Amino acid sequence: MSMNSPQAMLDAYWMPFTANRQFKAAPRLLVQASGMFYRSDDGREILDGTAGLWCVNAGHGREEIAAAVGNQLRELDYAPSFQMGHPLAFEISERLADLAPGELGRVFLTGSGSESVDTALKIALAYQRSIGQGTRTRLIGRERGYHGVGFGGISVGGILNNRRAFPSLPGTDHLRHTHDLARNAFSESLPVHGEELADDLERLVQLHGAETIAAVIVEPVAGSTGVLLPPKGYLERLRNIATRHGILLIFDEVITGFGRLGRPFAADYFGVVPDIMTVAKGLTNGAVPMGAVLATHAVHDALMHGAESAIELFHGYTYSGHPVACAAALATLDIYARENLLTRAGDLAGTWEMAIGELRAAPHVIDIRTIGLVAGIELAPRDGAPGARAHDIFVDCFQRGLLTRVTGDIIALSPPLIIDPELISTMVSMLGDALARAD
Ligand code: PXG
Repeated sequence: MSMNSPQAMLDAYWMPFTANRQFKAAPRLLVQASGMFYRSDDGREILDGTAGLWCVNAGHGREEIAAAVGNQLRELDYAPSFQMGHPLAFEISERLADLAPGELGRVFLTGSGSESVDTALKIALAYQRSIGQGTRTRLIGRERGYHGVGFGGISVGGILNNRRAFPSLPGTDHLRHTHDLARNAFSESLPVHGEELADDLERLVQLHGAETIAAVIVEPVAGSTGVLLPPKGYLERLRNIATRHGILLIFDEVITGFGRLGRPFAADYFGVVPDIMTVAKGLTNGAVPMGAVLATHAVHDALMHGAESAIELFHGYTYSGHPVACAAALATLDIYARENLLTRAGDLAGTWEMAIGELRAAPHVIDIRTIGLVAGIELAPRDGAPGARAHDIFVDCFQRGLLTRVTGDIIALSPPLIIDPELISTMVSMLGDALARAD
């Protein structure tokens, strides 16, 4: 233990995805949150422009969730989910199945987005094997994709820094990404160019053979990499190619799920239904870690064979269907329904797009992308120092009371879905001021 000075008290915690030494030299600490605002340890109000990390869709400090969690802890704090059950796990699964589009009616519960992704990939492999397609072991992701940090997720993920220090699973490959500033910068709504990039799946089929490919996983809107919207027609085309070749389509909706685009799921928004969908984050409003994988009846039923006493899928987590997480998720879905939050981003999208669009004229801005209540604002990098300009703006915004997210030279905004037009314009003018100050 080294607890001599306030500074040394920061030493033990090895922070995730953080420049630890830089952070600990100038820490940013949040100590309380309510509604649209955080409070920092020095007592300042910080407008939450990112719903935490894309998860606090109903805003902070929701009393209904706190009560449900507290009551559940007193009633049934933990129950094993292997060869045992408790009612709330069945109830939340039913609710998710009712909410999900198409035939996505079978629900596997996990503890996070990364666990959901690895679970989805394993379900895809098990499915192919069970229908006599055991040679289909290859998993396809996409460049710039983010699918969490498990070995499965980084193997199909396409962000170099998340991959370079770690070996990937054998037999993975990647579609080309769809980002094309030359043709699509400042697109209104979806980019017009790039539908044909879905044919990259056809190329991989020609390269590897369809009989080796189990599944393809994409984020319908790529979030972490800096808000990349799918070109018009791209997802439909990918769906068709996957179906034609017996390849399962997985949508990673960890960010897009639960109203971010103005519909319950991106699958609803784009009218394209995958075979498997992963969710997390907004499922519990970020209050308790939880994720889920939704599979079609066909995928699920293919595994329900053999002796009734046989375990059909050798997979699961200690915290699959954790009672406290289930209680938080049920309370969260109640709030979403009561306050129409799963469609509110659609009602606000016009206001949002117009407000964010004002930043078009701000210094350094080379592209603006909006959809639902998401925005990506791409900046020209500073000469010889990629990412530095956006990082400086992030720090400047935080000091002045706005939480943003930065990846490379892209600023991402994704506020809680309870935001109103007045706070949207506050947010945009704070960011505009920071852009004007930035060198
Ligand atoms: N899939 C997607 C599409 C995600 O965005 C995960 C999986 C992994 O979820 P967990 O719960 O294991 O973290 C994510 C997570 C950012 C940011 O700043 C995004 C995520 C996590 C942290 C930061 O964009 N997404």
